[in-house]
Amino acid sequence: MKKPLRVTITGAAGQIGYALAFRIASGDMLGKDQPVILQLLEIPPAMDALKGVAMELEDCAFPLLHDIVTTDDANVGFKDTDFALLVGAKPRGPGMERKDLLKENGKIFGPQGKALNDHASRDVKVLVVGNPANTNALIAQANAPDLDPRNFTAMTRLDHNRALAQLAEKTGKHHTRIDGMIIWGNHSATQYPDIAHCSVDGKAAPELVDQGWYRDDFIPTVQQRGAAIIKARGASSAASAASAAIDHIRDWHLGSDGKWVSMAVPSDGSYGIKEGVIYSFPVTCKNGDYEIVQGLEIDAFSRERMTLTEEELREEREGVKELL
Ligand code: NAX
Repeated sequence: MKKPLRVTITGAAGQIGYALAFRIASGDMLGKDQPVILQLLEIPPAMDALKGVAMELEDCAFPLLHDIVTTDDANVGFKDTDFALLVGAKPRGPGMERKDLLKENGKIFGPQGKALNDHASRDVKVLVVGNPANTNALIAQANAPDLDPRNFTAMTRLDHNRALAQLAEKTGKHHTRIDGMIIWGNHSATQYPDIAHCSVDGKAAPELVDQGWYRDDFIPTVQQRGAAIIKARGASSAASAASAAIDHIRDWHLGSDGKWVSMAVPSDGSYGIKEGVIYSFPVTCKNGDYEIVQGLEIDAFSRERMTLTEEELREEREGVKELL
């Protein structure tokens, strides 16, 4: 039997954490032959609720679940961890400016980056889900100088999957028939869902849908989907966010079979996005690594949107520069 891999979930008693833990323990993320140890990190007021989550996990008798650690100490939560899913974050309070939200979250992601640096596996793969996810990932990365900076990523896979769902509905084809979807930039309303390189059943997507629908319906629908879920459900996306986090780590670890997926990763100058931000690109994954898809033609419409979302990320960076 394979050696168990350690997976840390922060905010594990929250709604996304609750959806995540059970799917990871059942083998959906790392494979049906891969035992796991769950290391669940929370803050002190949520420790009772976390205990309840651990009790339920035990009661599932998952064959792959070898141990459960519950803690409010990041040094324990990240000890020897192979995968860190940073979900717990401070929500935006009434009247709180984005700038203040960034700073408040810096107080979480700075120390968590340091704890990862000091205690995690040297190959730890980090996925930040907690918002503002891209900049929180940047803060964690900056506080973990001994770890590979490329291993700090943020989640835009939910946006990617939302975009697939919208295009599938519009074209009447199953979303598995769609290739080449891209989310560029920030996980925020400035994100740019791009179908210019997309195909549906082998046919170029831009020729299957009219530009009016693409620009005035598809793009804003994907950008605003989170708000639409809150309006309908009275709570923010949880199961779909957990599912996207599982997709992100599964593909990174086990490979994407040549398929493009969107991951927010440290920019390396590709497509003119200069270093210093965690920006969502199309990537393919193989052998436990990801690679940004290269050589795509970018038209003026796309460039404008890619720059807009980059500028927002640079502003966010500026707002937290003392934490980097
Ligand atoms: P919840 O409020 O249900 O859960 C958050 C949990 O985090 C709470 O249990 C809280 O006690 C815990 N927490 C807070 N600070 C912590 C810390 N320092 N260490 C450990 N745990 C801590 O929120 P939930 O709906 O689960 O959402 C979690 C985060 O995901 C939010 O920031 C949310 O904005 C973000 N999202 C990101 C998405 C993405 O695509 N990147 C989509 C879904 C989601 O909105």
